[in-house]
Amino acid sequence: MAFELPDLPYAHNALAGGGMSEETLQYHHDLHHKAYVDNGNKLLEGSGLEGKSLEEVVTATYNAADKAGLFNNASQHWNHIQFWEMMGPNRTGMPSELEARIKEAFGSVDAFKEQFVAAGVGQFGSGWCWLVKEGDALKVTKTPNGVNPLCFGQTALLGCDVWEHSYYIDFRNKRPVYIQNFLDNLVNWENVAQRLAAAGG
Ligand code: MN3
Repeated sequence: MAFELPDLPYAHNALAGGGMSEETLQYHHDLHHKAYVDNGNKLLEGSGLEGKSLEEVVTATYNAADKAGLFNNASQHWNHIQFWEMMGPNRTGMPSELEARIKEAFGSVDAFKEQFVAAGVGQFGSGWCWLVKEGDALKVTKTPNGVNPLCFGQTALLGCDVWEHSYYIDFRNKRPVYIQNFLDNLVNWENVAQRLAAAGG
C-alpha cells in the first residue's frame, strides 16, 4: 500500500492566529511532508513490506540496518500525520478527564508544559518531544530524527516537531518559544483527549 500525503485537516492559513503561519504550513506540509511520502514510496518498492500498514512498516524497520532510509521516511510520514491532527484553529481548552490525568501524572498543567518544553529544547539537533502513554503511565519523552513512540510500544498522545523546518520561518532560532506557543495556542486538546480515551483513558 503506497504512502499518500493527506490534506491538512484545516486551511493553510488556519493556524496563523495561533502563531503558525501559512508559509510554514506550505513548506512543512506541501514540501517537507510530501518529500517523506515520495522518498518513502521509492524505498518501499521492493522492500518486502509493500502490503503492510504504515505502523507496521515503521516498527518493522526500526533499527533494521538495511532499511534505515525507509524507516526515516515512513516514521516521519506517520509523525507528520499525527502532528497535523494534534493542532487546530479552535482553542477548546483541555477536556477535564485529560486535565485530571495530566495533573495526576505531573502535578499541574504548568509542570507538564515545563517538562514538555524542556524535552524539546533538550533534544540535540532534529527530533520530536512527546506526551505518551506507556502502560498506565503518562510520560514526557524526546526522540531523535524520525524515531517515535511506536518504536517503544507507547501511545502518542501529543507530539511536537522540533526540526528547524517546523519553526524557523515563524520563530527563527527560538525553539523554546515555539514549543511553549505550540502548547498554549496550537494544540487541539480534544484530539489529545480522544487519543487518551482510545488508549483506555
Ligand atoms: Mn517536520
